Amino acid sequence: MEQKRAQPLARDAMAYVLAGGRGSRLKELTDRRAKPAVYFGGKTRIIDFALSNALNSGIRRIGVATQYKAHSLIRHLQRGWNFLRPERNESFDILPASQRVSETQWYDGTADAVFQNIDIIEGYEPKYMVILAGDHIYKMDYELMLQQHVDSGADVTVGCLEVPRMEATGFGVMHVDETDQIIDFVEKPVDPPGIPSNPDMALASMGIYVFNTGFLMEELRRDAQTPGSSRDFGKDIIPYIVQHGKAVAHRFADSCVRETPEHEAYWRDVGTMDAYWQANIDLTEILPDLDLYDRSWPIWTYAEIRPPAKFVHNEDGRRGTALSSLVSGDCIISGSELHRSLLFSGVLCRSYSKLNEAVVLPECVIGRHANLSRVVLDRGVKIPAGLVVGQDPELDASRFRRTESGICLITQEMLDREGLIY
Ligand code: ADQ
Ligand code: ADP
Repeated sequence: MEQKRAQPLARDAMAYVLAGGRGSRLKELTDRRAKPAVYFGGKTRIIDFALSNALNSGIRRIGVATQYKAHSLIRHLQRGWNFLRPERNESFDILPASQRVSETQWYDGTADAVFQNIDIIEGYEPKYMVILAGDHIYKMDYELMLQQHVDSGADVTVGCLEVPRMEATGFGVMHVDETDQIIDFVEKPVDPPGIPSNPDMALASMGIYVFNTGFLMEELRRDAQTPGSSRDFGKDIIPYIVQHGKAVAHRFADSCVRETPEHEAYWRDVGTMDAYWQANIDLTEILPDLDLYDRSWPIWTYAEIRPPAKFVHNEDGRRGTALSSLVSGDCIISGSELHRSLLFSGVLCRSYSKLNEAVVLPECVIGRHANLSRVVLDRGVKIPAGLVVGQDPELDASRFRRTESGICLITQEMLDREGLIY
């Protein structure tokens, strides 16, 4: 067995989380908050996964670059993630765009979101930079990726996973040699190249990169001088290093955190309504692929202290029940039936209402006799008594945001517009 290093490499690394993307395919869920701030899994927000991975991997310097609709994200980070202490050589920096290089300029591409903060990063003198996206759900030990990076002597190490070839059009897709050195990298190809030994699958970039800090800074400065560059890791920086240096692929399966080696290497981009709904509802399975109850790899978040969830029957003796469901603190289920549903904090379900495969964000109220199936309810939505969703596709599509597969997103604005008042 390989000998463990005396000091984990993670202690010399800084995690830099890119959290500026809008995530427009989540529709009205990201009208007022950036995708990394979107709620996921009952307690947490999407960005908590990348941040918890960094912390659990032993990284104690973290920067988060924000841009689009950042208020709800910044508020969450300030409340929940501000515990890293400078006096212990730790740091946590929220780095909003348009604050530094110029008063007016936003970040261009993802590389620019690092470039504009070079002086802050260099001030901490991290040996390694772990560049992360703030919008994926997965558990990964970045220490193992750092070890591979150092052992292989790569200029950059790119996290990758195998995806069905036809789904790879939204990714950077790579070819590797027998040592996993990347010999070709195309960003978002229309016709993705398959893996030679398995042509139906493609090797896709997770948008996770490990660099030696000095090398990264040289590359960012070079790219900033390159006319026509879009200042993006996937479009500019990584393809250049593949051509002119040594880029190596790191397989997610080697560092993903799972209960047993037989479990799936779980990674999801919950960037569409369907994928978002599905990944949340999957958590109601008896043994879901994503284990939120694993105390060895906790997903940290900010959460108010709230009273426990409460299940009561109503005055007619109608019982409040939840089967195959996750119910967060401060929810009251009063004479209401829940099935395969996930409730965030502070949700009130009133008598005779029924929820089936519902993802309910915080502080919603479900009125009496409402019957909702395959829905996502935005924060604070008040469902009027007797509303039925999930039985008449045409009616649902005219009132709410309905996907082709029949998932309905309901916001308060939509209810108000339709005169559906609680
Ligand atoms: P994309 O999916 O296009 O491709 P991109 O829009 O570059 O991802 O966003 C990457 C991350 O950076 C996201 O977390 C996003 O929120 C954030 N971000 C985007 N623009 C930003 C900005 N200007 N400032 C701060 N943060 C910003 C990338 C890679 C592909 C790879 C996929 C994997 O380019 O090669 O396959 O990620 O999802
Ligand atoms: P969270 O993402 O924490 O649930 P909210 O949904 O309450 O946050 O709000 C998201 C963002 O939108 C916040 O920046 C909040 O200040 C802002 N916001 C909330 N309600 C409104 C509104 N009716 N009009 C404009 N902005 C709003």
